[in-house]
Amino acid sequence: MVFSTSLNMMIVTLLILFEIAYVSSTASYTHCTCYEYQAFCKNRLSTWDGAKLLCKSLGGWLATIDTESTFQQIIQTINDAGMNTTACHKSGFWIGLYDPTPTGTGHTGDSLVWVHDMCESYQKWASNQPDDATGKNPLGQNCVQLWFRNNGDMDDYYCFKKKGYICQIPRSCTCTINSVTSS
Ligand SMILES: [Ca+2]
Ligand SMILES: [Ca+2]
Repeated sequence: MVFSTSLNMMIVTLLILFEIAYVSSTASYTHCTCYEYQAFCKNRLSTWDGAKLLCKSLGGWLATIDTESTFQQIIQTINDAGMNTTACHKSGFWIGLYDPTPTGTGHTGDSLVWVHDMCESYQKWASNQPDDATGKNPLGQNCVQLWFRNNGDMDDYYCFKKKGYICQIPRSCTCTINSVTSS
């Protein structure tokens, strides 16, 4: 009998604890940072430095790419903006990846840096790139474009060339962090 009473007490206690946990379990919503991408081409061509300033004037920066998903989101932005065209393919689109120490002695993807800190870095190079070619500049090709002659894959190119560009602009958005449980 004593055992049974103790067992009953234990079950009741567990039920109460469960109910407290259940009742106080809530979905937590917060304002997160989302990103809007804007594509520029045609009459908006710019050098890499110029494009960097133009993105800053919009409250953002030249697009930084952390995952394949982000890469695809940017490609979709270009398509949605009607810039999947021969003219824009020819000019390409600057993004926020560059060589901070241009010397023309060759660089690898690992020695390039993004204009904005990220937890991850995603690079998808066209074949034989980056080559840091020096044909038109002894300091090499120290800025990176999405090269649509190669499906948007990346290519390093001469920073002084005028190209289209992709800006990344932070926006506030409401999102769910997770469901938290506390007693
Ligand atoms: Ca270089
Ligand atoms: Ca190149």
